[in-house]
Amino acid sequence: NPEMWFTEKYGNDAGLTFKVKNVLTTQQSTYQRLDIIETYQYGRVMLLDGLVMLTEKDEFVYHEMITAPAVMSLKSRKRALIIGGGDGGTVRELIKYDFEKIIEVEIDNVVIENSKKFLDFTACGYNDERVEIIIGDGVEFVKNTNEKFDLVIIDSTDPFGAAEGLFSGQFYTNVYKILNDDGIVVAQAENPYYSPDWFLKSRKNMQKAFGSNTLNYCAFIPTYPSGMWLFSIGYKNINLHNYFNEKLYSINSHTYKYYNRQIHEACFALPQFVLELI
Ligand code: AG3
Repeated sequence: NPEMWFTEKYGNDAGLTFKVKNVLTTQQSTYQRLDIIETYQYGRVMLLDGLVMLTEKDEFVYHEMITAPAVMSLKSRKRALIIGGGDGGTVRELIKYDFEKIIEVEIDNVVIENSKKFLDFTACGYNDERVEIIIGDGVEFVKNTNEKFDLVIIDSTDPFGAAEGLFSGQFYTNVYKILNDDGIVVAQAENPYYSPDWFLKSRKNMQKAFGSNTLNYCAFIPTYPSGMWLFSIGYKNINLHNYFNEKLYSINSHTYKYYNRQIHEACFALPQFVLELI
């Protein structure tokens, strides 16, 4: 029995390697190549253009952390918007709460369909009646919609190809416009080891729209480049650090495997070399 291994290369001289049990599907969509593989160490893994988007074993870190810190600081939870996030992990997290409506704008239907087929552990939230899926370009949606949101989550791939526009200053300015007065936006913001320029782009462009109401926080995700993952958060007329929804937290605390009260405080602490980048 020959052994099969997959490597995501980080540039030309580093990477992360999994021993592969089998390949569940390989698809070429209009936008990207999708593979879902079964691995020994990390369970099912979804790849887009050969890059790890999630693994069954550690996706909880990313999906809890792209949602819970912002949700605990929201004054109102009526309408949430997800840009990207076709695997469903972010939807699964948001349906835990009492949002009235959760709209997901995903450009690639092939990601949603195959997640429903092979990744039940993330796609399980799509059945919730509050969830509406729009297949389309998030940049265009945010530019053209007349609706307002309390929370916007940008759950994108790396900032090239289909996702490039989701890191631009114009895009975040449009996000600012569709947020309610006490609204919050969170975007995945890459890592400071292999792609400091992508992280800086996320932060700087978020600052163009949200000014000093921009922060970054981090989480530890073993299967993303470097394992240290950053998020950018922008907020409007609230003091993010002055409001923590203790009641909502206590209702949901049993559902988290990474996030907790101390992580909420600690995740905003950034290593010195990251502070010196910004
Ligand atoms: N979105 C962020 C993935 C970035 C990982 N980059 C990489 N492996 N080069 C993940 C989507 C999960 N909902």
